[in-house]
Amino acid sequence: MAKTSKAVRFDPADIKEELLKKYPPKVARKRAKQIMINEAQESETPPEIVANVRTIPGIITMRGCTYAGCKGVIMGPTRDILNITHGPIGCGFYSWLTRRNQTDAGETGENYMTYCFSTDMQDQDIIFGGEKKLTAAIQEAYDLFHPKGICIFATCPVGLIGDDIHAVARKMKEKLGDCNVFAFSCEGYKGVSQSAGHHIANNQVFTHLVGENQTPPEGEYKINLLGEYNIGGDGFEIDRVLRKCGITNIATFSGNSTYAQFASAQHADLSAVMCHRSINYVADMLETKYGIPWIKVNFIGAEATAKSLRKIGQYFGDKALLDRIEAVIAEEMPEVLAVAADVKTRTQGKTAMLFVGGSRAHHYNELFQEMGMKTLSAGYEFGHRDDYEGREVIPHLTVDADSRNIEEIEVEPDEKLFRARKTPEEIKALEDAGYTFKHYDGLNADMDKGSIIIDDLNQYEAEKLVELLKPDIFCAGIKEKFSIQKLGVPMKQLHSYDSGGPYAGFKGAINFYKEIDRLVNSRVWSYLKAPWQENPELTATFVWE
Ligand code: CFM
Repeated sequence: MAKTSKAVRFDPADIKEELLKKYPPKVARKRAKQIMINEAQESETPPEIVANVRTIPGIITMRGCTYAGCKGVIMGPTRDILNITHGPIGCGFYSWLTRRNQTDAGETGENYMTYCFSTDMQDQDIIFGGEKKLTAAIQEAYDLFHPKGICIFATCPVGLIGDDIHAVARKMKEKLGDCNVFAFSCEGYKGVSQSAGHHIANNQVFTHLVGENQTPPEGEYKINLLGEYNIGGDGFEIDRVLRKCGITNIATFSGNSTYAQFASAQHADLSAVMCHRSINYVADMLETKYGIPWIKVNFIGAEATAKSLRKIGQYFGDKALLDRIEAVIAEEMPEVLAVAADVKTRTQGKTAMLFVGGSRAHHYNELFQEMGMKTLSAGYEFGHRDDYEGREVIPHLTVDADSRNIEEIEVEPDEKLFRARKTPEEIKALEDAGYTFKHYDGLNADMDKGSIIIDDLNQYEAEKLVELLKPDIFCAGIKEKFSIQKLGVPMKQLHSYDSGGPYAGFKGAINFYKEIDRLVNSRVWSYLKAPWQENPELTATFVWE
Protein backbone atom coordinates (compact mmCIF):
# COMPACT_ATOMS: atom_id res chain seq x y z
CA MET A 1 0.00 0.00 0.00
CA ALA A 2 1.45 3.34 -1.02
CA LYS A 3 0.13 5.23 1.97
CA THR A 4 2.14 3.22 4.49
CA SER A 5 5.41 4.45 3.00
CA LYS A 6 4.60 8.12 3.62
CA ALA A 7 6.48 9.67 6.51
CA VAL A 8 5.21 12.28 8.94
CA ARG A 9 6.95 15.56 9.81
CA PHE A 10 7.64 15.29 13.53
CA ASP A 11 9.91 12.81 15.25
CA PRO A 12 7.49 10.36 16.83
CA ALA A 13 10.13 8.98 19.21
CA ASP A 14 10.54 12.44 20.76
CA ILE A 15 6.81 12.80 21.16
CA LYS A 16 6.57 9.41 22.86
CA GLU A 17 9.36 10.37 25.22
CA GLU A 18 7.65 13.66 26.06
CA LEU A 19 4.39 11.88 26.82
CA LEU A 20 6.10 9.50 29.23
CA LYS A 21 8.41 11.98 30.93
CA LYS A 22 6.05 13.04 33.66
CA TYR A 23 5.21 9.53 34.86
CA PRO A 24 6.88 7.65 37.71
CA PRO A 25 9.18 4.95 36.19
CA LYS A 26 6.81 2.02 36.75
CA VAL A 27 3.87 3.83 35.15
CA ALA A 28 6.06 5.03 32.29
CA ARG A 29 7.16 1.45 31.61
CA LYS A 30 3.55 0.28 31.43
CA ARG A 31 2.35 3.18 29.31
CA ALA A 32 5.29 2.80 26.92
CA LYS A 33 3.84 -0.54 25.83
CA GLN A 34 0.56 1.15 24.90
CA ILE A 35 2.16 3.88 22.83
CA MET A 36 3.34 2.65 19.49
CA ILE A 37 5.10 4.26 16.58
CA ASN A 38 3.46 2.80 13.53
CA GLU A 39 5.62 0.85 11.16
CA ALA A 40 5.10 0.10 7.52
CA GLN A 41 2.87 -2.91 7.13
CA GLU A 42 5.52 -4.68 5.09
CA SER A 43 7.65 -4.88 8.22
CA GLU A 44 8.48 -8.49 9.13
CA THR A 45 7.93 -8.04 12.83
CA PRO A 46 5.48 -5.21 13.39
CA PRO A 47 5.52 -4.01 17.00
CA GLU A 48 2.85 -5.35 19.33
CA ILE A 49 0.66 -3.00 21.27
CA VAL A 50 -0.60 -3.74 24.76
CA ALA A 51 -4.38 -3.29 24.78
CA ASN A 52 -7.47 -4.39 26.70
CA VAL A 53 -5.65 -4.20 30.03
CA ARG A 54 -6.60 -2.38 33.23
CA THR A 55 -6.10 1.35 33.32
CA ILE A 56 -3.39 2.29 35.82
CA PRO A 57 -5.06 3.64 38.96
CA GLY A 58 -4.77 7.41 39.25
CA ILE A 59 -4.85 7.95 35.50
CA ILE A 60 -7.93 9.72 34.19
CA THR A 61 -9.01 7.35 31.46
CA MET A 62 -11.45 8.07 28.64
CA ARG A 63 -13.04 4.66 29.13
CA GLY A 64 -16.51 3.81 30.36
CA CYS A 65 -17.65 0.87 32.47
CA THR A 66 -18.95 -2.60 31.62
CA TYR A 67 -22.54 -1.65 32.50
CA ALA A 68 -22.27 1.25 30.02
CA GLY A 69 -21.17 -1.13 27.26
CA CYS A 70 -24.00 -3.56 27.97
CA LYS A 71 -26.96 -1.37 28.79
CA GLY A 72 -25.98 1.80 26.94
CA VAL A 73 -24.22 0.56 23.84
CA ILE A 74 -25.75 -2.77 22.88
CA MET A 75 -29.22 -2.81 24.44
CA GLY A 76 -29.79 0.95 24.53
CA PRO A 77 -30.81 1.33 20.89
CA THR A 78 -33.53 -1.37 21.01
CA ARG A 79 -36.80 0.47 21.28
CA ASP A 80 -39.35 -2.22 22.14
CA ILE A 81 -37.34 -4.10 24.76
CA LEU A 82 -37.90 -2.58 28.17
CA ASN A 83 -34.56 -2.10 29.93
CA ILE A 84 -34.49 -2.01 33.74
CA THR A 85 -31.34 -0.98 35.55
CA HIS A 86 -31.09 -2.81 38.85
CA GLY A 87 -29.10 -0.43 40.99
CA PRO A 88 -28.83 3.02 42.51
CA ILE A 89 -30.52 5.69 40.40
CA GLY A 90 -27.30 7.31 39.12
CA CYS A 91 -26.39 4.43 36.82
CA GLY A 92 -29.83 4.46 35.21
CA PHE A 93 -29.97 8.22 34.99
CA TYR A 94 -26.57 8.70 33.37
CA SER A 95 -27.24 6.02 30.79
CA TRP A 96 -30.62 7.50 29.94
CA LEU A 97 -30.45 8.55 26.28
CA THR A 98 -27.02 10.12 26.68
CA ARG A 99 -25.81 8.24 23.60
CA ARG A 100 -27.38 9.67 20.48
CA ASN A 101 -28.71 6.36 19.17
CA GLN A 102 -31.81 7.30 17.23
CA THR A 103 -34.86 5.23 16.52
CA ASP A 104 -37.94 5.34 14.35
CA ALA A 105 -40.78 4.12 16.50
CA GLY A 106 -42.64 2.98 13.38
CA GLU A 107 -46.35 2.43 13.04
CA THR A 108 -46.91 0.90 16.45
CA GLY A 109 -45.05 3.70 18.22
CA GLU A 110 -43.80 1.16 20.75
CA ASN A 111 -40.69 2.85 22.11
CA TYR A 112 -39.30 2.64 25.64
CA MET A 113 -36.07 4.42 24.90
CA THR A 114 -37.31 7.72 26.26
CA TYR A 115 -37.98 6.17 29.68
CA CYS A 116 -35.47 5.59 32.46
CA PHE A 117 -36.42 2.38 34.29
CA SER A 118 -34.52 1.67 37.49
CA THR A 119 -35.08 -0.15 40.76
CA ASP A 120 -33.60 2.90 42.52
CA MET A 121 -31.78 0.82 45.15
CA GLN A 122 -31.52 2.31 48.61
CA ASP A 123 -29.35 1.46 51.66
CA GLN A 124 -31.95 -0.97 52.86
CA ASP A 125 -31.85 -2.95 49.59
CA ILE A 126 -28.08 -3.12 49.75
CA ILE A 127 -28.27 -4.51 53.28
CA PHE A 128 -31.21 -6.91 52.93
CA GLY A 129 -30.97 -7.69 49.20
CA GLY A 130 -32.74 -6.20 46.20
CA GLU A 131 -34.40 -9.23 44.59
CA LYS A 132 -37.89 -8.43 45.88
CA LYS A 133 -37.64 -4.91 44.63
CA LEU A 134 -36.49 -6.16 41.23
CA THR A 135 -39.38 -8.65 41.04
CA ALA A 136 -41.82 -5.85 41.83
CA ALA A 137 -40.21 -3.57 39.22
CA ILE A 138 -40.55 -6.20 36.49
CA GLN A 139 -44.18 -6.78 37.42
CA GLU A 140 -44.92 -3.05 37.44
CA ALA A 141 -43.22 -2.51 34.07
CA TYR A 142 -45.12 -5.45 32.59
CA ASP A 143 -48.49 -4.26 33.92
CA LEU A 144 -47.95 -0.80 32.52
CA PHE A 145 -46.53 -1.63 29.09
CA HIS A 146 -46.89 -5.34 28.25
CA PRO A 147 -43.59 -5.37 26.32
CA LYS A 148 -42.34 -8.38 24.33
CA GLY A 149 -39.13 -8.36 26.30
CA ILE A 150 -37.72 -7.03 29.57
CA CYS A 151 -33.98 -6.89 30.18
CA ILE A 152 -32.36 -6.50 33.59
CA PHE A 153 -28.94 -4.91 34.04
CA ALA A 154 -26.74 -5.40 37.07
CA THR A 155 -24.79 -2.44 38.43
CA CYS A 156 -21.77 -2.73 40.75
CA PRO A 157 -23.63 -3.10 44.08
CA VAL A 158 -25.77 -5.92 42.69
CA GLY A 159 -22.69 -8.05 42.14
CA LEU A 160 -21.29 -7.10 45.50
CA ILE A 161 -24.38 -8.09 47.48
CA GLY A 162 -25.02 -11.15 45.30
CA ASP A 163 -28.61 -10.61 44.09
CA ASP A 164 -29.45 -13.48 41.72
CA ILE A 165 -30.90 -11.46 38.88
CA HIS A 166 -30.96 -14.45 36.53
CA ALA A 167 -33.16 -16.44 38.91
CA VAL A 168 -35.52 -13.47 39.21
CA ALA A 169 -35.63 -13.12 35.42
CA ARG A 170 -36.36 -16.85 34.95
CA LYS A 171 -39.11 -16.79 37.55
CA MET A 172 -40.75 -13.71 36.05
CA LYS A 173 -40.49 -15.01 32.49
CA GLU A 174 -42.34 -18.10 33.57
CA LYS A 175 -44.92 -16.16 35.56
CA LEU A 176 -45.68 -13.58 32.86
CA GLY A 177 -45.81 -16.17 30.07
CA ASP A 178 -45.78 -13.79 27.09
CA CYS A 179 -42.75 -11.68 27.92
CA ASN A 180 -39.13 -12.69 27.39
CA VAL A 181 -37.31 -11.65 30.56
CA PHE A 182 -33.55 -12.07 30.78
CA ALA A 183 -30.71 -10.53 32.71
CA PHE A 184 -27.10 -9.38 32.27
CA SER A 185 -24.34 -9.73 34.86
CA CYS A 186 -22.75 -6.55 33.58
CA GLU A 187 -21.57 -4.97 36.83
CA GLY A 188 -19.44 -1.93 36.02
CA TYR A 189 -16.30 -3.54 37.43
CA LYS A 190 -16.76 -6.82 35.52
CA GLY A 191 -14.20 -6.02 32.83
CA VAL A 192 -11.52 -3.44 32.11
CA SER A 193 -13.84 -1.32 29.94
CA GLN A 194 -17.20 -1.20 28.18
CA SER A 195 -15.91 -3.83 25.75
CA ALA A 196 -16.69 -6.51 28.34
CA GLY A 197 -20.25 -5.18 28.49
CA HIS A 198 -20.66 -5.60 24.75
CA HIS A 199 -19.70 -9.23 25.07
CA ILE A 200 -22.04 -9.89 27.99
CA ALA A 201 -24.95 -8.21 26.17
CA ASN A 202 -24.35 -9.94 22.86
CA ASN A 203 -24.05 -13.38 24.44
CA GLN A 204 -27.42 -12.99 26.12
CA VAL A 205 -29.14 -11.65 23.00
CA PHE A 206 -27.73 -14.56 21.04
CA THR A 207 -28.84 -17.06 23.70
CA HIS A 208 -32.29 -15.70 24.54
CA LEU A 209 -33.50 -14.03 21.38
CA VAL A 210 -31.87 -14.83 18.05
CA GLY A 211 -33.61 -17.66 16.22
CA GLU A 212 -36.97 -17.28 17.97
CA ASN A 213 -38.91 -16.11 14.92
CA GLN A 214 -39.29 -19.01 12.51
CA THR A 215 -41.07 -17.17 9.66
CA PRO A 216 -38.54 -16.02 7.06
CA PRO A 217 -38.88 -12.33 6.21
CA GLU A 218 -39.40 -11.30 2.57
CA GLY A 219 -36.43 -10.18 0.51
CA GLU A 220 -34.12 -11.35 -2.22
CA TYR A 221 -30.73 -10.33 -0.85
CA LYS A 222 -30.93 -10.61 2.92
CA ILE A 223 -28.22 -9.38 5.24
CA ASN A 224 -27.72 -8.52 8.90
CA LEU A 225 -25.85 -5.35 9.72
CA LEU A 226 -23.80 -5.99 12.84
CA GLY A 227 -22.20 -3.27 14.94
CA GLU A 228 -24.14 -0.28 13.63
CA TYR A 229 -25.82 1.75 16.37
CA ASN A 230 -27.60 4.53 14.48
CA ILE A 231 -25.75 7.34 16.17
CA GLY A 232 -26.97 10.65 14.76
CA GLY A 233 -29.06 8.69 12.23
CA ASP A 234 -26.17 6.79 10.56
CA GLY A 235 -28.28 3.65 10.41
CA PHE A 236 -31.13 5.48 8.69
CA GLU A 237 -28.78 6.60 5.90
CA ILE A 238 -27.27 3.12 5.52
CA ASP A 239 -30.76 1.59 5.37
CA ARG A 240 -31.78 4.14 2.74
CA VAL A 241 -28.83 3.17 0.55
CA LEU A 242 -29.33 -0.57 1.09
CA ARG A 243 -33.03 -0.31 0.22
CA LYS A 244 -32.20 1.63 -2.92
CA CYS A 245 -29.86 -1.19 -3.95
CA GLY A 246 -32.54 -3.80 -3.29
CA ILE A 247 -30.75 -5.29 -0.29
CA THR A 248 -32.93 -6.28 2.68
CA ASN A 249 -31.51 -5.57 6.10
CA ILE A 250 -33.14 -8.17 8.35
CA ALA A 251 -31.59 -7.07 11.63
CA THR A 252 -29.30 -4.29 12.71
CA PHE A 253 -27.39 -5.11 15.88
CA SER A 254 -28.58 -2.86 17.39
CA GLY A 255 -29.25 0.58 15.92
CA ASN A 256 -32.95 1.29 15.34
CA SER A 257 -33.62 -2.36 16.17
CA THR A 258 -36.65 -4.19 17.44
CA TYR A 259 -37.26 -7.42 19.29
CA ALA A 260 -38.53 -9.00 16.07
CA GLN A 261 -35.36 -8.09 14.16
CA PHE A 262 -33.07 -9.91 16.60
CA ALA A 263 -35.49 -12.85 16.67
CA SER A 264 -35.27 -13.16 12.85
CA ALA A 265 -31.53 -12.62 12.36
CA GLN A 266 -30.90 -16.28 11.54
CA HIS A 267 -32.77 -15.83 8.24
CA ALA A 268 -30.10 -13.54 6.74
CA ASP A 269 -27.69 -14.87 4.12
CA LEU A 270 -24.75 -12.63 5.02
CA SER A 271 -23.61 -10.69 8.07
CA ALA A 272 -21.94 -7.36 7.36
CA VAL A 273 -19.89 -6.14 10.31
CA MET A 274 -19.41 -2.40 10.83
CA CYS A 275 -17.96 -2.16 14.34
CA HIS A 276 -15.64 -5.09 14.63
CA ARG A 277 -14.83 -4.51 18.28
CA SER A 278 -18.30 -4.67 19.73
CA ILE A 279 -19.64 -7.64 17.85
CA ASN A 280 -17.24 -9.71 15.72
CA TYR A 281 -17.87 -12.74 17.96
CA VAL A 282 -21.62 -12.61 17.17
CA ALA A 283 -20.77 -12.79 13.47
CA ASP A 284 -18.75 -15.91 14.24
CA MET A 285 -21.57 -17.43 16.29
CA LEU A 286 -24.14 -16.73 13.55
CA GLU A 287 -21.87 -18.52 11.11
CA THR A 288 -21.27 -21.52 13.34
CA LYS A 289 -24.86 -21.96 14.45
CA TYR A 290 -26.78 -21.00 11.31
CA GLY A 291 -24.25 -21.07 8.45
CA ILE A 292 -24.23 -17.32 7.72
CA PRO A 293 -20.81 -16.10 6.45
CA TRP A 294 -19.58 -12.66 7.46
CA ILE A 295 -17.57 -9.81 6.00
CA LYS A 296 -16.19 -6.57 7.41
CA VAL A 297 -17.71 -3.42 5.92
CA ASN A 298 -17.35 0.30 6.52
CA PHE A 299 -20.10 2.75 5.66
CA ILE A 300 -18.21 5.76 7.00
CA GLY A 301 -16.87 7.59 3.94
CA ALA A 302 -18.38 7.68 0.46
CA GLU A 303 -15.65 5.58 -1.13
CA ALA A 304 -15.83 3.14 1.77
CA THR A 305 -19.61 2.94 1.32
CA ALA A 306 -19.27 2.21 -2.38
CA LYS A 307 -16.64 -0.43 -1.63
CA SER A 308 -18.80 -2.07 1.01
CA LEU A 309 -21.86 -2.14 -1.26
CA ARG A 310 -19.82 -3.75 -4.03
CA LYS A 311 -18.53 -6.31 -1.56
CA ILE A 312 -22.08 -7.24 -0.57
CA GLY A 313 -23.05 -7.41 -4.24
CA GLN A 314 -20.09 -9.61 -5.10
CA TYR A 315 -21.06 -12.05 -2.34
CA PHE A 316 -24.50 -12.63 -3.83
CA GLY A 317 -22.91 -12.56 -7.29
CA ASP A 318 -26.13 -11.68 -9.07
CA LYS A 319 -25.74 -9.45 -12.12
CA ALA A 320 -29.03 -7.66 -11.49
CA LEU A 321 -27.88 -6.73 -7.98
CA LEU A 322 -24.38 -5.72 -9.07
CA ASP A 323 -25.82 -3.47 -11.79
CA ARG A 324 -28.23 -1.90 -9.37
CA ILE A 325 -25.44 -1.19 -6.89
CA GLU A 326 -23.38 0.46 -9.65
CA ALA A 327 -26.39 2.55 -10.67
CA VAL A 328 -26.91 3.70 -7.05
CA ILE A 329 -23.23 4.60 -6.67
CA ALA A 330 -23.30 6.48 -9.99
CA GLU A 331 -26.36 8.38 -8.86
CA GLU A 332 -25.09 9.27 -5.37
CA MET A 333 -21.44 10.00 -6.09
CA PRO A 334 -21.53 13.19 -8.21
CA GLU A 335 -22.90 15.31 -5.37
CA VAL A 336 -20.41 13.79 -2.90
CA LEU A 337 -17.49 14.42 -5.25
CA ALA A 338 -18.56 17.99 -5.94
CA VAL A 339 -18.68 18.81 -2.21
CA ALA A 340 -15.40 16.96 -1.59
CA ALA A 341 -13.67 18.90 -4.38
CA ASP A 342 -14.90 22.16 -2.94
CA VAL A 343 -13.95 21.51 0.70
CA LYS A 344 -10.64 19.97 -0.31
CA THR A 345 -9.42 23.35 -1.47
CA ARG A 346 -9.55 24.31 2.21
CA THR A 347 -8.98 21.01 4.04
CA GLN A 348 -6.13 19.47 2.01
CA GLY A 349 -3.09 18.89 4.21
CA LYS A 350 -4.89 19.66 7.49
CA THR A 351 -4.25 17.30 10.37
CA ALA A 352 -6.45 15.34 12.75
CA MET A 353 -6.24 13.19 15.85
CA LEU A 354 -8.75 10.44 16.48
CA PHE A 355 -9.34 8.85 19.85
CA VAL A 356 -12.66 7.06 20.00
CA GLY A 357 -13.95 3.81 21.51
CA GLY A 358 -12.95 0.66 19.68
CA SER A 359 -13.80 1.21 16.00
CA ARG A 360 -14.19 4.76 14.91
CA ALA A 361 -10.53 5.70 14.84
CA HIS A 362 -10.44 3.15 12.02
CA HIS A 363 -13.74 4.13 10.34
CA TYR A 364 -13.09 7.86 10.23
CA ASN A 365 -9.60 7.55 8.83
CA GLU A 366 -11.06 6.92 5.38
CA LEU A 367 -13.39 9.90 5.62
CA PHE A 368 -10.53 12.22 6.55
CA GLN A 369 -8.47 10.82 3.68
CA GLU A 370 -11.29 11.72 1.29
CA MET A 371 -10.83 15.33 2.43
CA GLY A 372 -7.08 15.21 1.91
CA MET A 373 -6.49 15.31 5.65
CA LYS A 374 -3.91 13.39 7.59
CA THR A 375 -4.30 11.56 10.90
CA LEU A 376 -1.23 12.29 13.01
CA SER A 377 -2.17 10.16 15.96
CA ALA A 378 -5.02 7.82 16.76
CA GLY A 379 -6.06 5.06 19.07
CA TYR A 380 -8.84 3.30 20.87
CA GLU A 381 -10.15 3.63 24.38
CA PHE A 382 -10.77 -0.08 24.69
CA GLY A 383 -9.84 -1.81 21.44
CA HIS A 384 -8.15 -5.20 21.67
CA ARG A 385 -4.92 -6.07 19.88
CA ASP A 386 -6.83 -7.40 16.87
CA ASP A 387 -8.48 -3.99 16.42
CA TYR A 388 -5.00 -2.53 15.98
CA GLU A 389 -3.04 -5.30 14.35
CA GLY A 390 -5.72 -7.25 12.49
CA ARG A 391 -7.55 -10.50 13.17
CA GLU A 392 -4.45 -12.58 12.50
CA VAL A 393 -3.26 -11.90 16.05
CA ILE A 394 -6.39 -13.37 17.72
CA PRO A 395 -4.84 -16.81 18.35
CA HIS A 396 -1.91 -15.09 20.11
CA LEU A 397 -3.92 -12.90 22.47
CA THR A 398 -3.12 -13.21 26.14
CA VAL A 399 -6.01 -14.58 28.16
CA ASP A 400 -5.73 -12.94 31.56
CA ALA A 401 -7.95 -13.00 34.64
CA ASP A 402 -9.96 -10.05 33.35
CA SER A 403 -10.81 -11.66 30.02
CA ARG A 404 -11.58 -14.96 31.75
CA ASN A 405 -14.19 -13.11 33.72
CA ILE A 406 -16.28 -12.73 30.57
CA GLU A 407 -18.23 -15.79 29.56
CA GLU A 408 -17.46 -17.30 26.14
CA ILE A 409 -20.43 -19.27 24.94
CA GLU A 410 -20.01 -22.53 23.10
CA VAL A 411 -22.00 -22.61 19.91
CA GLU A 412 -22.72 -25.63 17.73
CA PRO A 413 -24.48 -25.94 14.38
CA ASP A 414 -28.24 -25.89 14.98
CA GLU A 415 -29.73 -29.24 14.02
CA LYS A 416 -32.76 -27.72 12.33
CA LEU A 417 -31.75 -24.23 11.40
CA PHE A 418 -28.17 -24.59 10.14
CA ARG A 419 -27.93 -24.07 6.40
CA ALA A 420 -24.59 -23.39 4.73
CA ARG A 421 -25.29 -20.36 2.52
CA LYS A 422 -22.44 -21.15 0.14
CA THR A 423 -20.75 -24.41 -0.75
CA PRO A 424 -17.03 -24.70 0.08
CA GLU A 425 -16.39 -24.46 -3.69
CA GLU A 426 -18.34 -21.22 -3.96
CA ILE A 427 -16.46 -19.77 -1.00
CA LYS A 428 -13.17 -20.84 -2.53
CA ALA A 429 -14.03 -19.31 -5.91
CA LEU A 430 -14.79 -16.00 -4.22
CA GLU A 431 -11.59 -16.14 -2.19
CA ASP A 432 -9.54 -16.99 -5.26
CA ALA A 433 -10.95 -13.87 -6.87
CA GLY A 434 -9.55 -11.85 -3.94
CA TYR A 435 -12.66 -11.82 -1.73
CA THR A 436 -12.03 -11.79 2.01
CA PHE A 437 -14.35 -13.31 4.59
CA LYS A 438 -13.90 -12.85 8.35
CA HIS A 439 -11.15 -10.39 7.76
CA TYR A 440 -10.15 -7.17 9.46
CA ASP A 441 -6.82 -5.41 9.01
CA GLY A 442 -7.13 -3.20 12.07
CA LEU A 443 -6.25 0.43 12.61
CA ASN A 444 -2.48 0.24 12.11
CA ALA A 445 -2.90 -0.60 8.43
CA ASP A 446 -4.89 2.62 7.91
CA MET A 447 -2.26 4.79 9.52
CA ASP A 448 0.87 6.27 7.99
CA LYS A 449 4.29 5.02 8.90
CA GLY A 450 5.62 7.02 11.83
CA SER A 451 2.22 8.10 13.11
CA ILE A 452 1.59 7.55 16.80
CA ILE A 453 -0.92 4.95 17.89
CA ILE A 454 -1.97 5.12 21.53
CA ASP A 455 -4.17 2.76 23.47
CA ASP A 456 -6.35 4.03 26.33
CA LEU A 457 -5.21 7.63 25.94
CA ASN A 458 -5.79 9.70 29.06
CA GLN A 459 -6.53 13.28 29.88
CA TYR A 460 -2.91 14.22 30.49
CA GLU A 461 -1.55 12.63 27.34
CA ALA A 462 -4.37 14.11 25.22
CA GLU A 463 -3.48 17.64 26.30
CA LYS A 464 0.22 16.99 25.87
CA LEU A 465 -0.27 15.60 22.36
CA VAL A 466 -2.33 18.61 21.31
CA GLU A 467 0.19 20.98 22.82
CA LEU A 468 3.08 19.30 20.99
CA LEU A 469 1.52 18.60 17.62
CA LYS A 470 -1.22 21.23 17.36
CA PRO A 471 -3.58 19.25 15.11
CA ASP A 472 -6.19 21.17 13.13
CA ILE A 473 -8.88 19.05 14.74
CA PHE A 474 -9.11 16.63 17.64
CA CYS A 475 -11.86 13.99 17.67
CA ALA A 476 -12.92 12.21 20.85
CA GLY A 477 -15.78 12.43 23.35
CA ILE A 478 -17.53 14.77 25.75
CA LYS A 479 -14.99 14.22 28.54
CA GLU A 480 -12.24 15.58 26.30
CA LYS A 481 -14.21 18.26 24.51
CA PHE A 482 -13.71 21.30 26.66
CA SER A 483 -10.15 20.71 27.80
CA ILE A 484 -9.10 20.46 24.14
CA GLN A 485 -11.09 23.50 23.06
CA LYS A 486 -9.44 25.49 25.83
CA LEU A 487 -6.15 24.73 24.11
CA GLY A 488 -7.44 26.58 21.07
CA VAL A 489 -8.00 23.50 18.93
CA PRO A 490 -11.42 22.62 17.50
CA MET A 491 -12.85 19.45 18.92
CA LYS A 492 -15.40 17.22 17.23
CA GLN A 493 -17.19 14.58 19.22
CA LEU A 494 -17.10 11.36 17.27
CA HIS A 495 -19.17 9.38 19.77
CA SER A 496 -22.27 11.57 19.84
CA TYR A 497 -21.37 13.70 16.80
CA ASP A 498 -22.14 16.74 18.99
CA SER A 499 -25.57 17.53 17.60
CA GLY A 500 -24.72 16.56 14.00
CA GLY A 501 -24.94 13.57 11.74
CA PRO A 502 -25.59 11.31 10.04
CA TYR A 503 -22.02 10.86 8.78
CA ALA A 504 -22.45 7.39 7.29
CA GLY A 505 -23.15 6.61 3.65
CA PHE A 506 -23.21 9.17 0.85
CA LYS A 507 -25.36 11.87 2.43
CA GLY A 508 -23.43 11.44 5.67
CA ALA A 509 -20.09 12.01 3.96
CA ILE A 510 -21.40 15.32 2.60
CA ASN A 511 -22.50 16.39 6.09
CA PHE A 512 -19.11 15.47 7.50
CA TYR A 513 -17.05 17.24 4.82
CA LYS A 514 -18.99 20.45 5.38
CA GLU A 515 -18.79 20.34 9.16
CA ILE A 516 -15.10 19.54 9.32
CA ASP A 517 -14.38 22.24 6.75
CA ARG A 518 -16.16 24.78 8.96
CA LEU A 519 -14.35 23.56 12.08
CA VAL A 520 -10.78 23.42 10.77
CA ASN A 521 -11.09 26.71 8.94
CA SER A 522 -12.85 28.71 11.61
CA ARG A 523 -10.66 31.50 12.94
CA VAL A 524 -12.46 31.66 16.26
CA TRP A 525 -10.05 29.15 17.79
CA SER A 526 -7.01 31.33 17.24
CA TYR A 527 -8.69 34.18 19.15
CA LEU A 528 -9.21 32.00 22.16
CA LYS A 529 -7.01 32.89 25.09
CA ALA A 530 -7.25 31.14 28.42
CA PRO A 531 -7.08 33.52 31.43
CA TRP A 532 -3.64 32.25 32.40
CA GLN A 533 -2.31 33.08 28.94
CA GLU A 534 -3.26 36.73 29.36
CA ASN A 535 -2.51 37.31 33.02
CA PRO A 536 0.51 36.43 35.12
CA GLU A 537 0.47 32.79 36.01
CA LEU A 538 1.06 31.25 39.39
CA THR A 539 3.08 28.10 38.88
CA ALA A 540 3.82 25.33 41.32
CA THR A 541 5.49 21.96 41.29
CA PHE A 542 5.08 18.87 43.39
CA VAL A 543 7.70 18.34 46.09
CA TRP A 544 9.16 15.36 44.28
CA GLU A 545 9.68 17.23 41.01
FE1 CFM B 1 -18.32 0.15 18.25
FE2 CFM B 1 -19.80 2.15 18.59
FE3 CFM B 1 -17.17 2.25 18.66
FE4 CFM B 1 -18.45 0.97 20.61
FE5 CFM B 1 -18.81 3.22 22.03
FE6 CFM B 1 -20.17 4.41 20.05
FE7 CFM B 1 -17.53 4.42 20.11
MO1 CFM B 1 -18.90 5.81 21.85
S1 CFM B 1 -20.07 0.25 19.56
S2 CFM B 1 -16.64 0.45 19.60
S3 CFM B 1 -18.71 1.24 22.79
S4 CFM B 1 -18.42 1.96 17.02
S5 CFM B 1 -20.61 4.34 22.12
S6 CFM B 1 -21.41 3.59 18.47
S7 CFM B 1 -18.87 5.96 19.59
S8 CFM B 1 -17.12 4.40 22.19
S9 CFM B 1 -15.87 3.91 18.67
